Amino acid sequence: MNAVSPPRRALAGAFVLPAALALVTALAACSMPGSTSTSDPRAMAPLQAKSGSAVAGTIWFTQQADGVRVVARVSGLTANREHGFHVHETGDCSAPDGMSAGGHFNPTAQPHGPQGAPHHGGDMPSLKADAMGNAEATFTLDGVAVGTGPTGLIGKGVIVHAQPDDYKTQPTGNAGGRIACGVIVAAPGSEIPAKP
Ligand SMILES: [Cu+2]
Repeated sequence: MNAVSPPRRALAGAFVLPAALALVTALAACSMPGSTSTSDPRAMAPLQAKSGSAVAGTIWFTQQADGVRVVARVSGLTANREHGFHVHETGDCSAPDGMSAGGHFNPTAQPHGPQGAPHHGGDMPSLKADAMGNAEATFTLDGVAVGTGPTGLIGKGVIVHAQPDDYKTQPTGNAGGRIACGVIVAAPGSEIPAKP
């Protein structure tokens, strides 16, 4: 027995070390860019259907060091269609056509455009609906913040449009009518539910 014990311990060590490294790697992944925690400043916008649509969903906004991480989960969209998607300047969804939310949120007086080029602070990538009319998107916005200051998103509106955003037409992107509207409200400590 004594003759075989040392090799067994060595063998066990060979498995323990990789397992420990894997655990460290997994823990490090939790704080990597792309993930967020409930201690990060967070806001959310539950969507209301507008213009006779059946759109529903929620948008979460989480402040990170490199910008605002946006997670969007939306249903009831037109199957296989892109839908223009923006933060608008007024957190008022009272109008049946969503027009009460005003124009695009544009705190730095930029032209309308895509990410990576001059754009409104409220310009976001269009939602891409799948064959079931569902869209899930995660991206990061620059030039805005989860807060109530000049670039703050809290108290603003979110609009989902009927048509794709062409990222060119000023100042709207020619994205058509407004089929959903949400008011962005502070949601400190809230969790983003796991993807269903
Ligand atoms: Cu819009």
